[in-house]
Amino acid sequence: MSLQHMSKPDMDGKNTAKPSRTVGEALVGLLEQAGVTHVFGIPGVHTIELYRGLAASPIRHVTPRHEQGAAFMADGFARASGRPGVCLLITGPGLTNALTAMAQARSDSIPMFVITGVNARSTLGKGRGHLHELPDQGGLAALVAKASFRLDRAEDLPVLFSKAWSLMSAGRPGPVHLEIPLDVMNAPATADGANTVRIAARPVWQPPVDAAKWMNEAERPLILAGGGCVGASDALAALAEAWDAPVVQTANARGILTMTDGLPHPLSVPASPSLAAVRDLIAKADCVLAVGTEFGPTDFDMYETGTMPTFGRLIRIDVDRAQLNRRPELAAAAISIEAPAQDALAHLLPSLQPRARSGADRAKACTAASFVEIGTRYQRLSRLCSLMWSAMPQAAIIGDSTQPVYAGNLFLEAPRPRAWFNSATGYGTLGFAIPAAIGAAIGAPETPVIALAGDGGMQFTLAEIGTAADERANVVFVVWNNGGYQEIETSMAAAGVTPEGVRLTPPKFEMIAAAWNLPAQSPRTLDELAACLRTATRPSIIILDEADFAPLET
Ligand SMILES: Cc1ncc(C[n+]2csc(CCOP(=O)(O)OP(=O)(O)O)c2C)c(N)n1
Repeated sequence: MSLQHMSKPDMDGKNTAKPSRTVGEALVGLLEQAGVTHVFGIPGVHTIELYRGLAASPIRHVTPRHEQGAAFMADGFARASGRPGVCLLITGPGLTNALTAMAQARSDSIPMFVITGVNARSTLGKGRGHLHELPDQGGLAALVAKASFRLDRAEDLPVLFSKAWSLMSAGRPGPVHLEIPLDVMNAPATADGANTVRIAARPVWQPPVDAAKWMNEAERPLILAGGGCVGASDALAALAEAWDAPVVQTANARGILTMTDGLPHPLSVPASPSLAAVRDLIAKADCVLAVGTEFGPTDFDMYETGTMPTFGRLIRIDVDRAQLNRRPELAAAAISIEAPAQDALAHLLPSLQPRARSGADRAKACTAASFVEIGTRYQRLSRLCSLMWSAMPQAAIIGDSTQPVYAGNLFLEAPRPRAWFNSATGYGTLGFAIPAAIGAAIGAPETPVIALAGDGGMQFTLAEIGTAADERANVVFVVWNNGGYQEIETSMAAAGVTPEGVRLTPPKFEMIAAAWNLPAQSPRTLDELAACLRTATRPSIIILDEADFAPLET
C-alpha cells in the first residue's frame, strides 16, 4: 500500500495538479475545526497519514509511553479543561491498551475521542493474521465506548466525523471510537470545502411545572450533586442559595461550591452519601433535588449495607433519559427532568420563593458528624489532602485508587470544581493518577497539579513520568508508599485470609525521578510536606512513607 500523496495526472500523464490531502491529513483538519488543541497518541505504520496532517497543524501531539497512558491523559485533559480529550492510536494493541482508560471515562461520563487505524477493508474479518489484526476491533471498542464508527468511504469523512463528534458529548458524554481502514486513511480526501464539521444542536426540553411548586413547598430541601453538574457549578450554587439547600457532593462533584477566602461554602456537605450522617440528612429532607448523579453504589452504598433511606419527594435532573430511570429501587424520581444541568437549574431558579433559612445549620451539623464518623485514620488522611491545598491553594489533586483518596472521597472539602477527581470511584482503575494528572496539566495550564497515588497504583503507569519530563508538566507526583497493595491486604486480613499477592517491593522513587533528571523529596512530617509542596519544582516526585503520616494502627 502506497503512502504517498495522491495527485491528478494531466493530459500528458505528468503530475501537475496540487497534491490533494489524504483522508488522514483531512481528519486532522477536522480536529482543528472542532477546536482540538492537543492529541495524545503513539504512532504506527497504520496511522502515518495522521502524522503527515499533524506536522502541518497547530495541534500539539503529546507522546505517552503506553496507550493506556494516552487515554488517561485524554481523560484528565477533559476533566480539567471541560473540553474533549483526543487519542490517536494504532489498530489492535493500541486500541486494546487504551480500553481500560476508555472504560473509566465511560463510567465517569468523560468525553473522549479515540481515533485508531484498522487494517485495509479487504482484509477485515478474514482472520489472515495481518499485523495488529483483531477479529472485530470496532465490535470490541463498541462494548466500552458509546459507539464505534468505521470510515468505509473517503467521501463520508466529514459526515461521519461530525456524527461521531456530536455523539461523544450528546446526552451523557463518554468515549467514542472512530477507526479508519489503512486503505481509506491513505486515499485522497474529498474537496476541502466539503470537509466541514457540523456539530448537532442540543435538543430543546420542556421543564415540568410541578418541580418548582414542590421545591417551594419544601421545609428541609436538599441537593445531591453528581459529576453531571461539574460544568454547571455557578448555576448549582445560585439555586442552592436561593433554595437554602445543603449540597451533598459525590466524589465526582466534590468542590462544586467554590470556597471563598479559604472558607467552605456554608451549604457545602463535602461527604459521601455512604455515611450514616449524610443518610440521616437525606432521610430528614422533605424534598431532594438530585442533579447529574447516577446513584452509583461506590458513592451511595460503598459499604454495601443496603440501608439508604427512601427519598421524600425526589426530583431528578439528568441529561440522559436512561440515567433517570436507572436504580428505581433506590431513587425512583417523582419528577424527572431530562435536561442539561445548566439549563434545568437556570430555569428553576427564578421560580423559587424566599424562605426561612436553616440550610447552613443542617449542612454544618451533617458535615461535623460525617467527619467524626470516618474515624481517626481517615481523618488524618483527609487532613493530609487538605494540607496539600493549604500549601498549593490553586492546585488540582488528581488521585488514584489509594487510601488517602478513599478518605478524601468519604470526606474532603475541595476548594473549587475540577480540583478533585480520581479513579477510586466507579470503574476504579489503578494507574489513573500519573497520566490523568499530566493530561490535566496540559488541559488547564494555569492550574498546578498534584497527582496522588499509592506505590502500587503508581507502578501501573510509572513510565509516564517520562512523559511528564518531556512535557515539563506542571505536576507534583505524590506517592503514598506502604510497600504494597495495602487496601487489599487490609481486606484480606478482615476476611481472615493470609496476605498473598499484596506485598511488592516499591522502586526507589527518588531514583525513578533521577532517571528522568527530576528532583525528589521525602518529607517526614506534615510541616515538611507543606514546605516541600510550596517549593517543589514541577514535575517532581514527593515520597510519603505511610509509617510517618498515618500508620495503620492509628
Ligand atoms: C487495574 C486494577 N487492578 C487491580 C485493582 C484492585 N486494587 C484496588 S486497590 C489495590 C491496591 C492499591 O495499592 P496502592 O496503589 O499501593 O494503594 P494502597 O492501597 O496501598 O493505599 C488493588 C490491587 C484495581 N482497582 N485496578
